[in-house]
Amino acid sequence: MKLTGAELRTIRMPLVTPFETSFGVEEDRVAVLVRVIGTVGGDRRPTEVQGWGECVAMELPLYSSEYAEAAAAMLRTFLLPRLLRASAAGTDITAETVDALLEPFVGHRMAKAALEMAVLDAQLRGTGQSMAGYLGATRPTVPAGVSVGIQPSIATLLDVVADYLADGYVRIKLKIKPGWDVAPVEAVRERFGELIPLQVDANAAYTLADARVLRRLDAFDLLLIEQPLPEDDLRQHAELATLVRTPICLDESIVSPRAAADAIALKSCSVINIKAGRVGGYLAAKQIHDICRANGIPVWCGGMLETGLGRAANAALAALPGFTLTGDISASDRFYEQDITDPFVMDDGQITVPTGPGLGVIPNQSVLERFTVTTEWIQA
Ligand code: OSB
Ligand code: MG
Repeated sequence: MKLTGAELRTIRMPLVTPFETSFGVEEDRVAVLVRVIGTVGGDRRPTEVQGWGECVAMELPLYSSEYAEAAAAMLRTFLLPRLLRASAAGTDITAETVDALLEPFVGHRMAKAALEMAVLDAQLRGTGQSMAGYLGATRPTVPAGVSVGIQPSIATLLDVVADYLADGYVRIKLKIKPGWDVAPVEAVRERFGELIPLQVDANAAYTLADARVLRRLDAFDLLLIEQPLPEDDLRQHAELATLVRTPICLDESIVSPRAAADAIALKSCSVINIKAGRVGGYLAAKQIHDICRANGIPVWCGGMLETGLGRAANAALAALPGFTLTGDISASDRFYEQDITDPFVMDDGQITVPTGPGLGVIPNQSVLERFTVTTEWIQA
């Protein structure tokens, strides 16, 4: 397609409850959205198309080095101008060409992923194909898991988990950190039994010196422990994997298909959490899915408190055949009283994968305006 302009928007959405992890507490979701405008059909029968991308970078650089304002700056200063100039010079802009066009810029994968997502949405709206169809999804619905933040007390945690189970969530993930690990897991197992699918996420809060504590989690039959050690420490994750029985899953460490291949070869993990934003886009996410599938590594779709836009794309990705574990794909009301799209709802523990063209969802303009902090136009 021919790319003619883009709107860059920063929104701030209040969360229904604060979300606490080992790296901090969030009360609002600040997100950068990009809407690309272009034409398909060539010069003879041009049709205008639009596409939406959501950047998963958070307000502060605590989960990743990327953060919302930096992603907006990247999009404004380098990424959008690069695509707009290439398009003006005659290059066909498609999701398949975005990665190579942006490749000279080092890193900033979340910013690049948002732009690729917007181009992909526009392109698929042009052809009428759904994101799920494009990616190769094989299921109409995906199971809904929920990520449970660190709570002020064990009693509160048990109430929160009870509510999510009553809602129908089919898998519980507990956020852990040093001092909030064995006790909450033990309490949840005691109260809800051995049968509920349970896993934990440390967001890189431990070191190899904590192997003894992490080993105590082996007693609770967890599906996995997610990212116990720092992002750039594949070797120590491999060592930890020999010290604990619980499968190690990597999130932060898997920044690209190459990193996934390395982690598998080094035996740093036996499960991978795929987040399209973290790896530079849905195409790279699909590549990681393919690599993992070829190597017998189960994957699941991670979440980043997405609005309905990112949630739609994640649901499509999670419907691929290698996603054999339940992902962090919850209903919109897990995080937001009012989503910017029609809300994703859970039905019998499942989320329906959109089937319409592109993402299959669009923002409600008045809701979007209500949450908007800034908008700007980027033109060729
Ligand atoms: O580590 O998976 C994570 C949210 C923000 C940043 C990192 C993570 C998370 C979650 C929430 O666990 C997942 C979700 O969106 O449901
Ligand atoms: Mg994680």
